[in-house]
Amino acid sequence: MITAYVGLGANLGDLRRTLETALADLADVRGVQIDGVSSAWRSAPVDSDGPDYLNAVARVRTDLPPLTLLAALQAIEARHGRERPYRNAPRTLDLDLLLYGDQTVDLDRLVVPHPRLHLRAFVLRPLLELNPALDAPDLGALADFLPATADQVLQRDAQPLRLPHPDA
Ligand code: PH2
Ligand code: MG
Ligand code: MG
Repeated sequence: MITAYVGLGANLGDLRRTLETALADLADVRGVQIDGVSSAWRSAPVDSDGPDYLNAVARVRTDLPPLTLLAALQAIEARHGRERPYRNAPRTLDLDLLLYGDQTVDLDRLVVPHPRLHLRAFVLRPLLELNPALDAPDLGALADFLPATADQVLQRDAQPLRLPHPDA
């Protein structure tokens, strides 16, 4: 079993409901168990426009290979009406494979660790909530990148994301 981290983001529609149903969908994927969910964090779009985002990170345990996990994430995005009119367009749901154990992947379709993971507070803060000592291949201790993102304004939602019921 591999421990992987999945980033969730949405800035169109009912953001909290989307993230919660996406977590339930993720828990339903055969070969994936959710092992932890961060707080929900609100922020302005980075390198993009449109409404504010709600972001979170899920830690999963999985025996799926990275590309199979990616396909499962993309199927969930599609079910939530994700369209890709242009790069970084506002989206109903974005699921990114951030980390896959201590492995690196460098393919056209998938790069792990996610190439911008260490630059974005909306990814770093929830990742470090789940594991303050988290190391990433090629990057090292992720906490070391936080100071450089201090200018990115992030608001933590007091209300936790509702974890999907294990038998639901
Ligand atoms: N995702 C992007 C581009 N910009 N900004 C925020 N705040 N949150 C995101 O999830 C996000 C973004 C591309 O995936
Ligand atoms: Mg993304
Ligand atoms: Mg994406």
